[in-house]
Amino acid sequence: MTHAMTGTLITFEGIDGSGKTTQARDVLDVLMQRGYPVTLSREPGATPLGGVVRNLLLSEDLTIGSMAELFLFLADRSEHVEQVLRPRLSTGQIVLVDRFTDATTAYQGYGMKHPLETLESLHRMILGKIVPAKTYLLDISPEKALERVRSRAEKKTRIEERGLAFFSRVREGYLEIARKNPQRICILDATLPREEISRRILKDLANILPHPS
Ligand code: Z5A
Repeated sequence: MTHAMTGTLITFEGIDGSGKTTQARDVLDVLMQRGYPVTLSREPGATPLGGVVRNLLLSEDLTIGSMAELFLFLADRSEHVEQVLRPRLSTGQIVLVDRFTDATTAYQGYGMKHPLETLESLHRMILGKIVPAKTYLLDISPEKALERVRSRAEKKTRIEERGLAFFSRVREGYLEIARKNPQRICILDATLPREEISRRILKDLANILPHPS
């Protein structure tokens, strides 16, 4: 069944350590204070199945082939779209999402070299009419991002173990996706101070969000 989508989907993208989660949370806080009907979600891991899939995907004790990895991310996305995004968007909410389809194109497409056309058709099957109204791409060099991630106490995940060459392909992939989608994707310098990045995102969002009722 299809529903008219009256809500607004906003996504946050970037390599690990780019600060996208920080920005998604900061923007959520400001929009909530301003009275918008807004929620934050993320991929992978926003549904019960997604939680299990996330643990599998990030476990550094497990060997997962690149095809299986791709389909695990897509299984997570399919559940997320049906259980979280479609219901929230059909009731007019603004939904901020920490990673979405561009992450698969950048990591599994440009990074792991799965054909981009195949990823596009799989995404068409999963998404139907759901498309982000705006995407904020936090751009940073893999070297600087790694410095930030290293300062975290947590153990490295399976994907974080991939080297700088992989993260350089992912970064270039993201920039290429942005060049192909200039209306939707706004590239931000992720090395700017946190408050300045949020200010730029909120200024840009003012162009597309209606005033809260
Ligand atoms: N993945 C995939 O391969 N394919 C897919 O389709 C999807 C995901 C959906 C899990 O993602 C992994 O899944 C990820 C991509 C892959 N693997 N990698 N690598 P995740 O989003 O759950 O986890 P993450 O990428 O590791 O994100 P994160 O931990 O949430 O990090 P972040 O969002 O990039 O950054 P942050 O946590 O907001 O900030 C990092 C640090 O920098 C932190 O200490 C902040 O305080 C600091 N920070 C933040 N902003 C600034 C500024 N402006 N200046 C200085 N320092 C800052």
